[in-house]
Amino acid sequence: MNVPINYELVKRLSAANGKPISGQQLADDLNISRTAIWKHMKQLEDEGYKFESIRKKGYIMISTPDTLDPAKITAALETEEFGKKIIYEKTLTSTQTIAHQQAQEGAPNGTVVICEEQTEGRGRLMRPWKSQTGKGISMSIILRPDVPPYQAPQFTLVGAVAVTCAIRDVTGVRPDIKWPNDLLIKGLKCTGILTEMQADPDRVNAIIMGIGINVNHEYEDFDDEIANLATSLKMTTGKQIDRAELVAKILYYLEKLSNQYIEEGFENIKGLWEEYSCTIGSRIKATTIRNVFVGKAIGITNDGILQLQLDDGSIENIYSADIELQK
Ligand code: BT5
Repeated sequence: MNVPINYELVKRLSAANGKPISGQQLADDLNISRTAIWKHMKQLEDEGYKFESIRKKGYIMISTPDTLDPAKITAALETEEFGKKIIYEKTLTSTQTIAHQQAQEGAPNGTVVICEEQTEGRGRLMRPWKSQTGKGISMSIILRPDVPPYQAPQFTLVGAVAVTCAIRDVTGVRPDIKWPNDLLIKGLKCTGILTEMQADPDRVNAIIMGIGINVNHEYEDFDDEIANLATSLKMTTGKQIDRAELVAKILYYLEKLSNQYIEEGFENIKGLWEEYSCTIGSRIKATTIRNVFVGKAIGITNDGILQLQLDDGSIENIYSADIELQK
């Protein structure tokens, strides 16, 4: 895959860490003319990048825009495959919908669909996922593991562990995982993950993993419906977070952990999931489509199913439910 010149420029200038790189050097490295370099730099400036040009020395990158520009994500990427194709738009209906289309058209493993604003973001059971333009992360990743469909739900857990590790590395705060797909900080939701799939009866064609994160939201950015159950990374740390850096870190862990899962099996992922979970060991109320169960969450099975010990001592397997932690 040919990497666009703009991506290469951003990558080289960020890696230079404040040291100037001459136009001639960039032109030689990228095998284009100095005039072409200058034109690309102008384009990047229009997108919000700021450069200082020092006579006889070259360009220094002073700052990058607060966007999810693929050039910025690519500059921070440490992956083999994930994020090598990024589809980025300012506004999309839902990154899930577009990723489903892309998967059907043959998009490769690790393709990312990402935007600044979703107009029809969704959670499970078609519930709405709300986002604020330019403040959060709304992205879907296409995974193409060679596994049978019954293993697909385990990827929700792989996703939850990957995003937890990435948030911990970038912010220093480690969220708790609430089964099956929420990440909470101090009991408030900062991330939702939605895993869907395209499959034949015996093979998964694609897993579409949708990740929504509240990153730089302030309290006022949440509407009344979710204001008391949501939080953001900025509200927790008091710091503005570089969203592109966080995306790159998520892709790093997602690639690493899904490869590990495919090569070594579920055991290690299950262990990490249980370590980070606030569900296991707690008394919970699980509302399924048909019933409400109350009991102690005692673990997850190798298929990612939650096991609940009811008050009469019997064990109930929970395949899909909304969970409330009980006091
Ligand atoms: C989820 O569903 O939490 C999965 C959300 C996945 C969103 C991503 S964004 C990128 C990709 N494209 C999409 O269209 N979707 C995915 P669920 O467990 O069903 O939770 C939905 C519930 O979370 C809603 O009913 C609200 O109560 C709550 N909620 C909605 N927006 C929220 C937000 N920004 N922060 C915290 N909670 C929210």
